[in-house]
Amino acid sequence: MDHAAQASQTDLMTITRFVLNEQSKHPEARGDFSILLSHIVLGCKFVCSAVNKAGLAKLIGLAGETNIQGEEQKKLDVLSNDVFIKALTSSGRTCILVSEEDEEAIFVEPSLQGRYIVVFDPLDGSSNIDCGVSIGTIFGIYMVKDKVKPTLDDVLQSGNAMLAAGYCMYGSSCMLVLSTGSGVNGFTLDPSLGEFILTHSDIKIPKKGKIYSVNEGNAKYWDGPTAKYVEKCKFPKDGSLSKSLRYVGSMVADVHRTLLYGGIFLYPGDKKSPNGKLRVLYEVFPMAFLMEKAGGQAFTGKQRALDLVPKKIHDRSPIFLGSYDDVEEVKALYAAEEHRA
Ligand code: AHM
Ligand code: MG
Repeated sequence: MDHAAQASQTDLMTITRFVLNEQSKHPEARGDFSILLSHIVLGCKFVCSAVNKAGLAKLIGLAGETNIQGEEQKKLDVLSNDVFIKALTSSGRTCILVSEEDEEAIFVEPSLQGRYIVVFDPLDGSSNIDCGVSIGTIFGIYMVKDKVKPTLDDVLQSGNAMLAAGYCMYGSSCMLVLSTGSGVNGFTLDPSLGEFILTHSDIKIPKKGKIYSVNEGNAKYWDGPTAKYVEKCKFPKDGSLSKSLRYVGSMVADVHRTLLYGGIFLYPGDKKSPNGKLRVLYEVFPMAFLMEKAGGQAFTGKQRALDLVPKKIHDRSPIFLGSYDDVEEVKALYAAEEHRA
């Protein structure tokens, strides 16, 4: 092993060090963001450990079940929500939290209030939780306008107001992918150190990919452009090779693969659910933010995803995201449809 390779093995760039380096580029920064992020990282490590032990600890199962000690078992998604809410409020840096698990936004009590708003899905991919398939946490971070008076309007902003976003995937390894606004970086949890180490620096999504990812079981409800696009993936008319289909059914896993290998992930609107399934604030926006920062695109079928302004905290939107050229094709099909109408 040469000297440089040895040096990179011993000079580990942990996520904490990485964020502090980023912070030092902004002399005005007070360190609040680093503290907030360290609490998010703690939440991810806790959930990762709970997911890994789920089978053993009998955490899997219906919320409300009791174990042999007669204690009530918490389902993993309920547990993950509790973990993140506690980690975020105790950071002293948040004022409003929006979680997929809670109907109402949570306003942090004044003594613990800070300037940040965190929107998150504590454990996404519910249909995969009980069978050990990859699941994940998704989060986005905003800044409140007036720290003294946080209101729901601070949350109902367009995705352009997002300062940072990321996800943590609990899969064959535990990986945290983060963008604080410039570039996207991936950190893998070293379980022996208990630290996330930079393993994927400055991730760029390939300009065009060979994979499409969609729940084809909904095909009979799709609109024209979605149906045409998927048909094109399978039977390209320009002589190019057909694309492969990969669909885990966990957004974090499907988006992660799309980010690293290129291609497109679709959760379109359809006749049954005109706004699709995925939630604007804590599923669509963070993933759209990461895709754009990695050089890809995110489109709703009508507009650039980050230009949406949600009316309610749990609003949904159709989403097409991934490699720049692949999303461009979807946009062209929707533009043609609009032209015909
Ligand atoms: P959830 O928040 O209940 O877990 O639902 C979101 C998940 C995403 O992870 C995934 O992309 C999608 O639902 C899959 O939905 P479907 O099973 O309809 O294909
Ligand atoms: Mg979800």
